[in-house]
Amino acid sequence: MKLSVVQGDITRLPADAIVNAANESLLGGGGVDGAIHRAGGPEILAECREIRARQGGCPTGEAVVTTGGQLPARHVIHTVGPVWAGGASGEAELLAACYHNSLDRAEELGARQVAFPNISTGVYGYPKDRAAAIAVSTVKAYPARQVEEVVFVCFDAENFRLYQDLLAAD
Ligand code: AR6
Repeated sequence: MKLSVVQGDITRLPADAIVNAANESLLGGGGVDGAIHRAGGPEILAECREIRARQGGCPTGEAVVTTGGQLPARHVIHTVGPVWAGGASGEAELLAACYHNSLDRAEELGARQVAFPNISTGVYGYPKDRAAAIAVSTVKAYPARQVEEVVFVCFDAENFRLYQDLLAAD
């Protein structure tokens, strides 16, 4: 699997699947979630509502799939990162589960390229350096069959630098 990092807006990326940092309600919010729903149009929210009606939202650490609506990406994998509460509440395991379960969904979709935002490092307050280390190690350890390329899309300069350093340390 090829791992890379770019700085920019994940809603602009033409990938087989982009990942959304959603919340358990799946009804949208701010940050990258807001940007994805704005750029992708109402189809994505309609599909999220159907998933919610079926299974009552998405628990933290899990991941569910919708189409990409009007986005250049074909699918959106919505995952729910943990809220940082000091690190002793299973945050690391839950964040790793987000990356692992999102890649499981990508494999089920037959996606070859997957783009991740820096899950939990915005409103949810996860320390960026710890989150980046978990993201990179979880993706590297993933036994991919069809996924060939993972792109970490960093919005802010601090995350971009952290991922560049981690990926350069190979
Ligand atoms: N493209 C890529 N990354 C982005 C974009 C974008 N367009 N916009 C923001 N980011 P956050 P969380 C980065 O807060 O911490 C929402 O309200 C941002 O700089 O979006 O997991 C949800 O509904 C940060 O590094 O997600 C939830 O309620 C990263 O995306 C809650 O926020 C994640 O920041 C989830 O919080």
